[in-house]
Amino acid sequence: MTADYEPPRVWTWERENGGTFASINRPVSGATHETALPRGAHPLQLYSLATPNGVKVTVMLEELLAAGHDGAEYDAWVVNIREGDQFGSGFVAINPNSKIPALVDHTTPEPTRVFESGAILLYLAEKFGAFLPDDPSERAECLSWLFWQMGSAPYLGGGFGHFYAYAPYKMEYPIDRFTMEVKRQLDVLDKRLGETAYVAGDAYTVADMAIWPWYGVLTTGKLYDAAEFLAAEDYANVVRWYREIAAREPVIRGRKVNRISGPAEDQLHERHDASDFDLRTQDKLEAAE
Ligand SMILES: N[C@@H](CCC(=O)N[C@@H](CS)C(=O)NCC(=O)O)C(=O)O
Repeated sequence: MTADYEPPRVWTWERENGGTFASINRPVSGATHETALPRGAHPLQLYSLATPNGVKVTVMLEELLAAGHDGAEYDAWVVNIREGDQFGSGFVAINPNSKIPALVDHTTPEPTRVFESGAILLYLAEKFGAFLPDDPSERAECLSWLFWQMGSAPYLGGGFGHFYAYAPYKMEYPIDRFTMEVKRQLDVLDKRLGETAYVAGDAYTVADMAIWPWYGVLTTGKLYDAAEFLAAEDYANVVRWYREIAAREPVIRGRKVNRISGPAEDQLHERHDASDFDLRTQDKLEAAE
């Protein structure tokens, strides 16, 4: 692969292009191996990883539980996307798109599968009547921001993050293009959060849960180590909103679930019970060995 690339008439797949994730990406969909999904005791089964898209859902589930919705008890299982778990037959059956997060609700007559993090947030919000306004205008504002995130994040992750952090060498053109777009998106969000406490208005909603792990965490440098490059501190309203949400107990808990890297005390690989946060984080498991 070189910088003076001329596309051939018909593209062909080269297995190794050097970028991070190159060894697991393929130009076709579907399962690569037979693997059944595990199932725990709770009605909701989550198959995920603590990436920004995964954290949206574990934060929502912890928020629901903290708000007294006991029916939101869940088992969370790790899908290690760097090892290709997303291409196991059991996972592909619940998400033909092979990406985390995916949820199965066993309370319905037939199990209900839900994939796409935005769809999962909306499914849970409707199921429990929480974190989504009832008033039609307020609901429309919330859904607008939820879908804004779903449409915008691929520019941040697949565009900016890929070329800034994961591509095999630094390329000015795509980094410029996607940096411009991400800064524009941060400015959209910053202006909105200069008007309202939360993105959809006065109340904390699924829109905040969707946007925060991406654009909020981006301002801390923990995503792509890009806070300085993006001059993230300039987006003062986003930083204010990031910090307020980061201090919420359910957010602190939700961020630990299905996390398999970073400080051991922040990693709860599998979550099956509320007590796991006290007893089964990696620091505790390692100390017990
Ligand atoms: N639009 C999807 C995106 C999900 C997504 O891209 N998940 C990533 C991790 S954040 C993944 O599973 N990647 C594995 C792969 O691409 O093979 C959603 O929001 O759920």
